[in-house]
Amino acid sequence: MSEISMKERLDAIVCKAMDNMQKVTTLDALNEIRVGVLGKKGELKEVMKGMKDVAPEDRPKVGQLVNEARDRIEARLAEVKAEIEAAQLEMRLAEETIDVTLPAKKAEIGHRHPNTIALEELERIFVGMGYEVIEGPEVEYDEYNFTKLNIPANHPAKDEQDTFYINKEIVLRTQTSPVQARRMEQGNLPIRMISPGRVFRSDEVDATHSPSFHQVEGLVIDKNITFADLKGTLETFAKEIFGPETKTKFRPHHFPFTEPSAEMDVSCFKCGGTGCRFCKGEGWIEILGCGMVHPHVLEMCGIDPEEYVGFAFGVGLERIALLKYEIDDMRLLYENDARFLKQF
Ligand code: 2NM
Repeated sequence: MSEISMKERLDAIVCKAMDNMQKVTTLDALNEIRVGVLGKKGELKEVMKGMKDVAPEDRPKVGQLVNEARDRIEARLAEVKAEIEAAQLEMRLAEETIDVTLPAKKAEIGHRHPNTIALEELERIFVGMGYEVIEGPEVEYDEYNFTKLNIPANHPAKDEQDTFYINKEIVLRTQTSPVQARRMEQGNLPIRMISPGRVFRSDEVDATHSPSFHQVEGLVIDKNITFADLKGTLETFAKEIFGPETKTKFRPHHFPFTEPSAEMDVSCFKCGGTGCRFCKGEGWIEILGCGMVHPHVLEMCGIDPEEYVGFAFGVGLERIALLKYEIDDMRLLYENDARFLKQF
């Protein structure tokens, strides 16, 4: 084969490759062209096989032509590859545009639960009067939850209808007084303490009941403590939490662990005591139970009732939160609906 016809074959290959490269838009298609021309079984390899038919003196010249053809094609391949890559980058940049002027997504910051707000206010008031805050176990011995608090075996509070039993000796505490029984047993008198925490009673859920709620109980043990100390302390507490105009009223009541016992009402902070929808026309709202610690309780907790006396009280935390924030259904406190919670 002559040098001339080899040149024509090479020109045709280059021409066709250039033409094809003009049309491609993807790197895959471009690579197919490269393999078809420069690959092991490519068109240029075919031409090289024809070298044996070229006159020996023409072979260097033809070799040079093949090299030139390869160089031209490779140069163009590199150009087209760069063009395709640039176009693809352009497309991605257009697709992935970020509008930095859009308003940012607000970071939701957590919020204290109404129970927590009420608890922290209660703690502030009593810590201000020199009380310690002491917590204890939610799963308690019957002994501490009932017996040491003068609640006898046949007492209705001990019924399975009212109390969650783990086994015969262990219950979910129905009050936080067992924490105070434990503290009394330690000695180290006098005592001024409050014990906040979760308690459990086998109640159906409704607007004012839940099987798990929270209590804050208080205890003072010292020499010469009287009912006047109890009244002064709880009046101070009522004025702090419901406002300085608040009046208090003590009604006789019964608790097994105190003698005498009372319930304390506060004058309605909505109407000031004249009667309104909020206090159901009563002018008074029941707020807590209290009393002088029963001598049997002191004795069972290792304190000599001839030497020491004390008073105790118990407040429902949810009750305070519902009143303070005028919430009419306890269930709202447990549903964790952020739209509700963030109002307080
Ligand atoms: C109340 C009402 C009255 C009370 C009694 C004691 C203890 F441990 F000293 F015996 N702690 N809390 C008590 C007294 C609780 O809750 C309505």
